[in-house]
Amino acid sequence: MRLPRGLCRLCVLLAICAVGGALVWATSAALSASYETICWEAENHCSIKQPLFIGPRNHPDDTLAKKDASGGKFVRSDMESENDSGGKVVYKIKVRGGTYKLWGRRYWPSPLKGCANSFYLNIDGKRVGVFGEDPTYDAWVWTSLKKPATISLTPGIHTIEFEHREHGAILDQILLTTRTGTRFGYVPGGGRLPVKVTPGAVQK
Ligand SMILES: [Ca+2]
Repeated sequence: MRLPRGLCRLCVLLAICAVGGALVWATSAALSASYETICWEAENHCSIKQPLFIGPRNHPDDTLAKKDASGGKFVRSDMESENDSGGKVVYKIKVRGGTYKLWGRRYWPSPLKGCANSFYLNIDGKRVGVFGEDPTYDAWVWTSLKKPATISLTPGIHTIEFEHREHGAILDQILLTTRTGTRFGYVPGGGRLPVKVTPGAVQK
């Protein structure tokens, strides 16, 4: 039975759309698979020095932050400490190498409590910049390192340090990703991320 001419054209059009859709999906899947994203708990460190400590402790801000902290724990710079001597929390992360964007899930206590909204960021022993300084307080928010916007890392293990800058600042999770572009950029929301770390990515 011959199909009506219009129906044949419709079939061809649908076939073209299906092939096109499959190609777009395959390209997107291939690009997604080629990205590297590593997320880990801030409390899963190699070492930590005062005034930074693993919370919560018996402090009202700690209680508020704990309510939605991933794993129930976080790194905090001690509000009560007079120590400003550069205590830091240290991680050793194994990467494939490339250009990365760094994110942190952080909680800045309100300005009334001291305006604590930043850490220094060091990589391989060198100061890279200031993480934070954004004005969203009293909420868990994912913040990316702004200056520089991206970091170049060679393949292998790198030391990443969050160093004390302001008493009271809180850090819950850290994320490194090669998804840095605008089109396919990775923008976490405020929620906790499932931590599925590539085996061997976070060194102890
Ligand atoms: Ca945590």
